[in-house]
Amino acid sequence: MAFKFTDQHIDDYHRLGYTIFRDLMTPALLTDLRRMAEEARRICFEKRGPQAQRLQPIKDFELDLTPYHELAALPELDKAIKAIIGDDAWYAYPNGNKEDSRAGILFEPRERPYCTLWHRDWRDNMPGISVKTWEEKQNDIRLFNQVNAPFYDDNCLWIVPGSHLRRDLPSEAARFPDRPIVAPDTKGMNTEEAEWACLDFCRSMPGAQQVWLSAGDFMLYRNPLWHIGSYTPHKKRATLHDGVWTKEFFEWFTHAPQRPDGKREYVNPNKREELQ
Ligand SMILES: O=C(O)CCC(=O)C(=O)O
Ligand SMILES: [Fe+2]
Repeated sequence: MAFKFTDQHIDDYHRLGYTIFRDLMTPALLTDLRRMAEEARRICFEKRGPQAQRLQPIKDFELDLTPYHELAALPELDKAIKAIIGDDAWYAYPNGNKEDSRAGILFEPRERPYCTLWHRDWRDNMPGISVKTWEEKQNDIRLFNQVNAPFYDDNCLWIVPGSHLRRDLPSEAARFPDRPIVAPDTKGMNTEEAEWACLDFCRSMPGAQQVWLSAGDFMLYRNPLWHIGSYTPHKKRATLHDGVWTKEFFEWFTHAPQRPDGKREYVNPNKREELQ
């Protein structure tokens, strides 16, 4: 069924931190996007090796991006984005120029399963960032809006719904008392053992939920949500990973505030006395 925007999308987004535009891509567009992604996959593995997570930005490679630009130009998508985030928000091109797209495509690994670490973007995966400033901006709807749009069914992403609105719960802080957070070590494990360890790690976060997307869906999410990606070779993946932009987010993206003492280490957000 073709995508239909409702006020449920707005409510979900603000309350849960994500919403899914089901069936946004028509079969014809999906055919072209898959063809584009297969070429990107070939380049990704050739240039980045068998365990590469992504090719990003795709605009830097020899690819025909016409289907991507067609997706970005869908009027119903632009309307939905503006209805949820505001009239001053738009999908895809950081300052309005097609040539500046930051879009990437996420792929499955070829050799071994692995997962990333539970994180909130910018806070837990950007050494040297001012977490204090990040916390002040965490709830600013004009910042930190992100997209996963799968060309094949995709359940690699896990989230903690609603966590975008608040600081860490005591149970979350207890689960990850130290910084940096580390991903599970699967060295020496076979495929199934490594998949098991990653699944265990994903489920170990209180409130964790796996996100189930179908090919052609378009997920919009707040990246201050707790989230993680877990991957394995048998789950074919080609998922467009992109951003929603505003003037303010472009400013953040290009001049992300650094910790005042200039150090590059992660501060621990749950040791309040260390926060900067
Ligand atoms: O694989 C995914 O969908 C998650 C990627 C992610 O968390 C990130 O790029 O920060
Ligand atoms: Fe992330």
